[in-house]
Amino acid sequence: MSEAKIIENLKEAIIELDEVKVVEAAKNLIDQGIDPLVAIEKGLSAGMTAIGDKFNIGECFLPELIRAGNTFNAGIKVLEPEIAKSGAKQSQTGVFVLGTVTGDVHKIGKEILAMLLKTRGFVVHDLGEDVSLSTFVSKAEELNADIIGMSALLTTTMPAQKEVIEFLKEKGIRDNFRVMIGGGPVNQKWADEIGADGYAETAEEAVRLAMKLMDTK
Ligand code: B12
Repeated sequence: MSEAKIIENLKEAIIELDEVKVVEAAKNLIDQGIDPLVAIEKGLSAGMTAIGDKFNIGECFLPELIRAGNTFNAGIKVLEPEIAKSGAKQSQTGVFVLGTVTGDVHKIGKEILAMLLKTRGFVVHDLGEDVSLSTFVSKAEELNADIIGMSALLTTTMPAQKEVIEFLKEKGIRDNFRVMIGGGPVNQKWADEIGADGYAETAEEAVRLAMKLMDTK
C-alpha cells in the first residue's frame, strides 16, 4: 500500500470513529517505515480537523468529538514507541511546564507536544487541563522551569494565556521563564500582542522553537 493511502486511511479512521482501523493503519505505517510525525500531522490531525468542521456545521455532535479523541489516542498509542525511538536523547534539554489553560479541557494536542518534547530530552511536567493561572506560575517557580507552555483550543479561553503572562510580570518574574503558546485559535499575532516568547502551529514546530528558546536562556 502506498504511503499516501496509509495516511489517508489514518484520516478516514478518525472521521469514521473506527479504532480498529486506526490501529491497523498505524501498524501498517510502522511496517512500511513511514515517518510517524508526518502521519500524525497529515493523517490523525487532519482527521480531527475534518471532525471539527463537521461539528461546526452540525453534522456531528459532542459524543462524536469524544470518540474521535479516543480514536486519535488509539493511533498515537501505536506510534508513540516509534517516535520515542527516532528522537531518543540522553541529556536533559530543559524543564518544560505545560498545561491547557483554565476553562479548557482539550488535551490531545498538548499531550502530543509533551510526548515529542520528552523524546528531545526535555523534562516535561504536564499540569493537565483547566489549569489555573496561579498553578501555572507556582509550579513553574517550584520546578524551576525554563519554559512555560500554554495550550488553548477555544477562543474564549485564549485570554487566560495573556493573564498568566500579566501575572508573571506583576510578580516581577517574567524574565525567569520563556513562555510559549499554542492551540487551534492561537496565532503569531496573538503571541506578539500578549508578549509571549513563541508560538507554534504544530507540536513538531513547537519542539524546534523550544530548543531555540533554550539557547536564549
Ligand atoms: C476533540 C475535541 C473536543 C473533545 C476534547 C477531548 C480531549 N480530552 O481533548 C471534547 C469533546 C471534550 C470537546 C469539547 C468542547 N469543544 Co472541542 N474540539 C475537539 C476537536 C474536534 C479536536 C481537537 C484536537 O484534539 N485536535 C487535534 C490536536 C492534535 O490538535 P491541536 O489541539 O490543535 O494541537 C496541535 C497544535 O495546536 C499544537 N499545540 C497544541 N497545544 C499547544 C501548546 C503549545 C505551547 C504549543 C507551542 C503548541 C500547541 O500542537 C498540536 C499538535 O500539532 C476540535 C476541532 C479542531 N479541529 O481542533 C474541537 C474544537 C476545538 N472544540 C470546540 C468547541 C466549541 C468545544 C465545546 C465548547 C463544545 C460544547 N458545546 O460543549 C467543548 C468545550 C469543552 C471545554 N471547556 O474545553 C471548537 C472551538 C471553537 C473555538 N474556536 O472556540 C472546535 C474548534 C470545534 C469547532 N470547529 O467548532 N472538544
